[in-house]
Amino acid sequence: MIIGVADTTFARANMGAFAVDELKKHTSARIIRVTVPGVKDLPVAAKKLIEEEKCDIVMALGMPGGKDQDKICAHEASQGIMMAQLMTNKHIIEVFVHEDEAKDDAELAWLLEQRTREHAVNAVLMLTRPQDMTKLAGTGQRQGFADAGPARR
Ligand code: RDL
Ligand code: RDL
Ligand code: RDL
Repeated sequence: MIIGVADTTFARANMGAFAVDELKKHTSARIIRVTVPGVKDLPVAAKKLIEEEKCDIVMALGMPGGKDQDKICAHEASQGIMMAQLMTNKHIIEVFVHEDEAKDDAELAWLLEQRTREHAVNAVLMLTRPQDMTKLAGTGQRQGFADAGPARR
């Protein structure tokens, strides 16, 4: 099994390093990492990891900035990531942290790391233990900030 990790130089923390570190805690799968300038470069990077490097699943890591043009950019990147998944029939776990989700740089740094690590666990579960993912169905999981939890307690 091979897991791909694609991240960006635009992000304000080393999301790829967090992903690789977390993946290694949960799996002995081979990891292939690639870095591109920004989120719009992630779809083809992920598709190449799947088609050329034979990855079974890919994490696409990026940080949309807070401005309107960044949000449009992120929406386009997201559509590209979706298209790459449909073209390859493989999951690409999109880990986006919007810069304006955090109240300051310290919280942003924390969120970039925490969401990446939690989605790395999701990627491993989806690839190797999908039944454990189903055990979490409907439990209001979130990545980074606190889980929402189930509606009925
Ligand atoms: O292909 C080169 C760039 O167009 C590409 O790297 C873009 O994703 C870069 N980029 C923007 O041009 C932009 O307006 C990014 C953002 N906003 C952004 O918010 N986050 C990014 N890239 O990762
Ligand atoms: O590929 C990993 C995630 O990007 C993907 O699971 C998203 O669907 C998760 N997600 C968001 O990132 C988000 O901003 C969800 C929501 N909002 C949402 O409102 N409902 C979801 N997922 O089911
Ligand atoms: O309910 C609060 C947040 O979950 C909500 O604001 C999400 O939209 C935040 N969010 C993103 O904006 C995003 O791009 C999340 C993800 N990705 C994600 O992958 N997982 C989240 N939230 O829990």
